[in-house]
Amino acid sequence: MPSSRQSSEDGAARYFHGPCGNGRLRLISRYMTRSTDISAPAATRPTDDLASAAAIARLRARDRRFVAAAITELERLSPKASGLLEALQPHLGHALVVGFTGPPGAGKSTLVNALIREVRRGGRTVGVIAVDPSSPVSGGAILGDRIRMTAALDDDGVFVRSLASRGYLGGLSPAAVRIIDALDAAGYDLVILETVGTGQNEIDVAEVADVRVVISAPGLGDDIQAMKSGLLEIADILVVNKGDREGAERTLQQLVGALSIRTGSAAKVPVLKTTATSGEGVEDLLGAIERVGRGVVAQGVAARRRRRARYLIARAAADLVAARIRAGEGGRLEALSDAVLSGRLPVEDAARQIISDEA
Ligand SMILES: Nc1nc2c(ncn2[C@@H]2O[C@H](COP(=O)(O)OP(=O)(O)OP(=O)(O)O)[C@@H](O)[C@H]2O)c(=O)[nH]1
Ligand SMILES: [Mg+2]
Repeated sequence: MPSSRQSSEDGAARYFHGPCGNGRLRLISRYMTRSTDISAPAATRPTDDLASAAAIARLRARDRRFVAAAITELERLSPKASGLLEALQPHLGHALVVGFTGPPGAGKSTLVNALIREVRRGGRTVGVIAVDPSSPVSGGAILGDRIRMTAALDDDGVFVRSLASRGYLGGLSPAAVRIIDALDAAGYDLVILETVGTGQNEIDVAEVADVRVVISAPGLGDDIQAMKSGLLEIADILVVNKGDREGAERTLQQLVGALSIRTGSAAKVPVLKTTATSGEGVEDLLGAIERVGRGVVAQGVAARRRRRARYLIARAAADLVAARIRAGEGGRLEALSDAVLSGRLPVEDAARQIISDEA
């Protein structure tokens, strides 16, 4: 029998919304136990050896229990994870990884829900990772009457996983990237990664995703001010959601204007209007994602994966160096700080010195 924790993570995923403490919407996904999970013969359950050929075959068949079990191991980086990652390698590179990012409340989750329906209508499969910027919220307290369930419980063509980013400061956690691999190996055609577009998060998503969709909406305060923080720079596709709201057209024109100031490939960045709540414009959005995706796929799987790996190594290395420097605070760092404060040493040189000490 799977443990109770495993069984609660098995089965179908739901995509929920509800208001959270600070007024923003929070996304919760709940993993439901299905009776079929319990009654399934032992031989078909996720076993200890998730990296076995049989288990990988079940994962590749998008058997939810195996997908969920693999994700759990990869998220925790359990002792089984490295064998599993190795076993997944030959099956990677099929999925188009689509990043959905933008200011809080722009309608990212609602739009992802609408996109899931559109993808399924076309007979293709989709995995979603929603990175919750704060802590996971347990139970129904937060789930008021605003709950909307979209991903059909019995639809094996959809898998949604929410991932708390708590505990990993500054950007996308390496766990999120391992989960992308699990969903990719499972054969989902699209893997969507939803993150709030702030600081390091947006830089990470830009590097990890094949197609970057940046979502804005009218009435988010300063309109495109909300988009200023580099989000425009990373967009392959810009979306003005809440097309039913007053000011949507104005926001769209502002974005088009801001893009025209941007140099380089700006002219090629489509700016689309959607109404996630009604589904309007979502078909066009999927079309745009596919068009951009075709260009990315043409670069070849190996190049895409290598680029991602290079970036992740650099990020992990930077985090490691920062942690070591903080841990070793005192002697060396103090001496360098003195030198910087006295004007004898530029910060860049101090950084170089401390890194060469680390090496
Ligand atoms: N009128 C209108 N409301 C929308 C639309 N799309 C989303 N909303 C509403 O906007 C609010 C925020 O939507 P979410 O999908 O949770 O936004 P989000 O960007 O995922 O928010 P965070 O994950 O908290 O950053 C919800 O109340 C939605 O119902 C739309 O097209 N039109
Ligand atoms: Mg959301």
